[in-house]
Amino acid sequence: MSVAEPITELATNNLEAFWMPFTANRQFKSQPRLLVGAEGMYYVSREGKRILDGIAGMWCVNAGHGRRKIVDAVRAQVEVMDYSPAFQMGHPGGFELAARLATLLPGDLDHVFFTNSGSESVDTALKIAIAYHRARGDGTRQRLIGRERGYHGVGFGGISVGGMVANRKSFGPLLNGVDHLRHTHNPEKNAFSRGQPAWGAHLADDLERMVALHDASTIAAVIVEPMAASTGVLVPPQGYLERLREICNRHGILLIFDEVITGFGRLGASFAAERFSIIPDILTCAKGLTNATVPMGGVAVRKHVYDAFMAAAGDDNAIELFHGYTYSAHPLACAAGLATLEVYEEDGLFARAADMAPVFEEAAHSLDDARHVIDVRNIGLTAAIELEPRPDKPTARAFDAFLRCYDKGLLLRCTGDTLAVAPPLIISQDEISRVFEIIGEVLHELN
Ligand code: PXG
Repeated sequence: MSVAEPITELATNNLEAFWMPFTANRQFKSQPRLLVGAEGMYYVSREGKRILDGIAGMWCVNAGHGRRKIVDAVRAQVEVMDYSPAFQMGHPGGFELAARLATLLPGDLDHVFFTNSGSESVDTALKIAIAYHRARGDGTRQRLIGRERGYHGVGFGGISVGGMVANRKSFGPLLNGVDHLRHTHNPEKNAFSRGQPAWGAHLADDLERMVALHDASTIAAVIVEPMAASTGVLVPPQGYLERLREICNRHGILLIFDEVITGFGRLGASFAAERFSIIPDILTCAKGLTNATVPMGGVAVRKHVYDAFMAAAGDDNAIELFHGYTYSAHPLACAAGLATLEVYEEDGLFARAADMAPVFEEAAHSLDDARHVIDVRNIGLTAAIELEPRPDKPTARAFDAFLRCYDKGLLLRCTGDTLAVAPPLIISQDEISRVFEIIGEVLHELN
């Protein structure tokens, strides 16, 4: 095989060397599922089968696969400049992309720090939050508050504020001074909700409890996913995010929205912050930023946060934030990001997601009475179908459903006993029907 050709074959036939992430390596390697092509709404498997992409790759290919404009932009950039140093040097792409993002982001989220992933964005955001208070002479504010069932990537900061037990339990004591709000999921009150559930705004008052317990003067920031995706699509109760914002304001606590999944149209608006009209102090993103073509993440901060660093750093030659990555604002990622934002705009994809959301909601809730189903919840172009766990075998039923859906030509994600659906925003009505038809068939056949 020539190196200038796409890689579609297993020349070495060795699956052992690659230690796969968040994967049952032994199961996979006994029954590999290899993808070799992608276009629009479909993957192509190594066996040549078309697979309908019900999860936008992994919640990231929001504009659909193989978008010409993005491919061409990356190709054009790599021909001209492969890499440029990120510290004390720059290239136009980084500035262009940050400026475009600042326009797209709501409120005065006007400054963007670039990373290479959601995990790096989260750790960057947490560091900025603590350093912000210190820059203002408020160095006792070091505590970070996360939420149960939160997912904030896999860095030590992210798993410390995160609330997924399996992601934490093997890795030692983690960060000091972290506490967690309760999660907002309550099937007794909110099962089969459409959009934001009515019950649960008061759960934001947990933050007041934390303030009473730890004293506001020790708390730097609270971080939440506006909609918790990875632990099974937990839609924020009506009024909940508003109340968190109010409590943060009252106590001088920074509010961080982790929009790695909710950013770039998933909820039918540019960001969740836009959709819910709540401006966090710091907002993380990744995934849809480049349509996943080249890895990239970003951390947007409001003007007062950026200004605090600039004011505190002394003379103009002083570095204001001792943080950054070799690949921050990588030229290929910037090219992909700029082209992606153009595609979103030209195709009106965020508005399209909002227009399709009611169709998607109807289709998802057509499974309300399907076999094994104990809850269906949805918002924007995202839905969760929660299954009754098999006795003594939690998660097995959803994993089996995931495998059977794949055999029938549909890619999804499963988490716990929940199936998650979050297709590219270009999905058609017919494809929406097909996604839920296949899930329905599988649930019918599954034990
Ligand atoms: N924050 C949030 C809210 C995320 O959803 C990350 C941070 C970390 O991003 P990186 O780029 O470091 O992976 C994520 C990632 C799933 C699934 O199916 C979710 C993610 C990644 C892979 C699978 O639930 N979210």
